[in-house]
Amino acid sequence: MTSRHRACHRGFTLVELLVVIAIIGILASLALVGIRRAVVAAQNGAMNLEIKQISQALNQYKIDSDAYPPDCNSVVYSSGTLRANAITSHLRRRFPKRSATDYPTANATNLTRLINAGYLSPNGNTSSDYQLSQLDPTEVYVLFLMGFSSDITNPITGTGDRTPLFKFDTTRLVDTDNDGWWSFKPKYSDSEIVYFNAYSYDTFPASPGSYAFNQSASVAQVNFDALSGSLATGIARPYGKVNANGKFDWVNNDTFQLLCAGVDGAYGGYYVSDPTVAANGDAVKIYPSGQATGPSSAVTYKVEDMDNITNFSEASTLGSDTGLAP
Ligand SMILES: [Ca+2]
Ligand SMILES: [Ca+2]
Ligand SMILES: [Ca+2]
Repeated sequence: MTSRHRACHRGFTLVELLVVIAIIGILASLALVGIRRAVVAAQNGAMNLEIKQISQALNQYKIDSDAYPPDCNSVVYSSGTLRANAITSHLRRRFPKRSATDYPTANATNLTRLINAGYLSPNGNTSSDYQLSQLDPTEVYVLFLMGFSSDITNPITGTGDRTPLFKFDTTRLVDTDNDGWWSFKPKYSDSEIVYFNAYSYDTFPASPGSYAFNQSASVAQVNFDALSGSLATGIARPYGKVNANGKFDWVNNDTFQLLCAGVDGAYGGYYVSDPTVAANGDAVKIYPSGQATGPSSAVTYKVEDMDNITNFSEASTLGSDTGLAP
């Protein structure tokens, strides 16, 4: 055998092998990053589509009932009585023949039937559960879109055919506050979708058309950090925009906002770089600038806002919509 022939068959040295392994490792990690990005993009797309479908269902509800459901947020509807009244007056308009005594808490037999049918959660176990006053912005739209009984005197607890306006995947219905009312998780997020009826802010805050956000309790919110049982974190609040006159409007100010926290399951909140500025209740997130306004211009979107998905964002996430995505 000639020496040249031997060289052709000498194989790899240890160093060469290590170099090859390192290159393969780098290529594999690059591929994994690309695959991960593609997976997240597909997940965002699926959640965005579902938000759009729920929006369409709410618009259909408006066509049928002449109004969007109230959101029962704790600012505009500051007491349980106001929340219950908002629901009953809405239903009374739609179902004028309903019996006032036949709503949940008044009819245990029908309630049991509904639990079995999946219309209400079996979790409720205290005297205040299954009451309309317990409905909040994560639950109201689910109740309204699940459809009502053909028993028009008793639309919530009655039996008979229901025609849901949106067919909720029952494996994603959750009752994290154990009050008997379902809320709904997006497909790839642990955080419940939040519904804000922006119309209810037409008379709120007290000085409409101005930047009146220095009232600590004037912005509706769902504080997931304080909601036991929910895997979501952060505070969901309606987003706003500055109109052509330089005044403030809620985004979709005559319709509604649906908010999904995205794959990170976090709604964000208020990032305040100036620690002397109170973070809570004094700022509003401005769409699509990515900024917030209030007493301090130091307040901006948090990174958790970036993958949030809404019914008004044009791109798949708020971050990509605003060009702020990292
Ligand atoms: Ca509730
Ligand atoms: Ca609930
Ligand atoms: Ca998020």
